[in-house]
Amino acid sequence: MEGIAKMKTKVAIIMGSKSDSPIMSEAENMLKAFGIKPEVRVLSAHRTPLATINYTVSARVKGIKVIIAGAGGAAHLAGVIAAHTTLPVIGVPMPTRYLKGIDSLFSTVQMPSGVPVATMAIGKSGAKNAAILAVQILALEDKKLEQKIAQFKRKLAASIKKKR
Ligand code: RP5
Repeated sequence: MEGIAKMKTKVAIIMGSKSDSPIMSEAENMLKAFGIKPEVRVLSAHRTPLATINYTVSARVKGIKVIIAGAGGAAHLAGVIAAHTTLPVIGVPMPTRYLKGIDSLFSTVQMPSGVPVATMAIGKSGAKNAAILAVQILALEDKKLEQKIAQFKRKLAASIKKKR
């Protein structure tokens, strides 16, 4: 069986700042739980706009299938990435000090018609769900991943039953 280290990377995780790492590592860990090692980059729509675009336009030819983008505040990262690729883009709004992530959520979710960003919840739940959604997208063409997602759902249901 192909080891996780040798697997071709199909998911990219981009974050606007290193300070987003404690949240976005949840997405990375969830992907790894499904046997997917993501490519992780810190790229900013505002601070490193050209590097962000360069990375995005080369992602598809490298074999990336889904991009997860997390940013906070005036969070344009996921939208800018979505503007430059035909790959599905999943946005994760970061919690913020003053507006508690509402700013990040609105900036990420309120995309104009024609440029979708699949926006998750604010924070760690959103980061985890971004990874699960990425796995579900990949599972459309991957029987083993489909089985892993089905097993994940069964475990989730069992854990809820235990709590009752
Ligand atoms: C955004 O600004 C980043 O995504 C981060 O959430 C926020 C704050 O960044 P730092 O000032 O901590 O680098 O671009």
